[in-house]
Amino acid sequence: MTKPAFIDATIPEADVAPLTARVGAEISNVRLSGDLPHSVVVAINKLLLRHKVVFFRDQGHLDDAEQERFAQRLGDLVPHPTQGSIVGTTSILELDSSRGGGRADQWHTDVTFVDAYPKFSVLRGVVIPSAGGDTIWSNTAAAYESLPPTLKRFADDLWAVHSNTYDYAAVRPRATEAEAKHFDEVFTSTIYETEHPVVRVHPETGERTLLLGNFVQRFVGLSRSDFHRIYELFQSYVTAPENTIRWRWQRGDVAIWDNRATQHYAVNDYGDQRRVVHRATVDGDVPVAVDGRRSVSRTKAAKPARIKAA
Ligand SMILES: O=C(O)CCC(=O)C(=O)O
Ligand SMILES: [Fe+2]
Repeated sequence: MTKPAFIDATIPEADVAPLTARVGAEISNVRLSGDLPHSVVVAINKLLLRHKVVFFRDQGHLDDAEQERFAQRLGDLVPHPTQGSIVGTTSILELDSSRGGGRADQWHTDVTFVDAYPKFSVLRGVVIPSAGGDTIWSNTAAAYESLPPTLKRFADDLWAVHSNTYDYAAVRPRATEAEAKHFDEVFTSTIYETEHPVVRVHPETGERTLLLGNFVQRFVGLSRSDFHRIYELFQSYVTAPENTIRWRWQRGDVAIWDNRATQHYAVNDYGDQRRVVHRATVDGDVPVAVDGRRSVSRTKAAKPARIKAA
């Protein structure tokens, strides 16, 4: 007996165009929705594991609700711990260039200040500037692989403290007052701190990945000045052009990344033009180090209320 066609539906190789050898692929002829056949969702998951970030053009039919229904097929949705989500949605985070926190122009992996940080992010282009506003992703498994053996062994043993209360003014000296206010009052309204291994063993592929990004505050057992130099050394492998892919957005594009094996950076090169993207976020699990130890969450404290000067 022949099975109904939708059960066998999958993504043919011809519809998958790798964008570089190491990271990124564009997938054609898929209309994303909450109703995709299971086999297509499985295929997307597999392509994510292989290419780390996948892109779909022409998904203008999606609204927040349908974006979430689709994202939910990849796992449970999770709101941002401090920024919350758009009213009426479970997890949709709006990044609007005209508002504080809307320009993610630092290399990061999403939400690594908690232990079980998200595994996938699903980002939709809503308002795209006519020039600029690309996003760059790096494959952090390729970054680890490109380390010389001595640095691999050094990284394998190293642990880092991640927190959402980094020194915002130092990292973003040109931030507007609204951006600094958003960081102070919303982004860090609750303080999180987590110790993660610098090398995370990917739970699905077994690959070793470098787990760093802008939430890292220090390395366990090292001084601040050693931290900065060693951080830059490892991060230079993450941001090496060979390990990255840069995407020129169009309205209605969807990018999905494996947040366990990537960092990304939203290029802030479009001046006062408006740029709006909406992210649905899929919950992840606690990282495991090369030696089997798991990440440890150290704090979760509400910020003390600030006493206003009279
Ligand atoms: O604005 C972008 O392209 C990326 C924003 C970002 O960092 C995110 O959605 O996690
Ligand atoms: Fe991000």
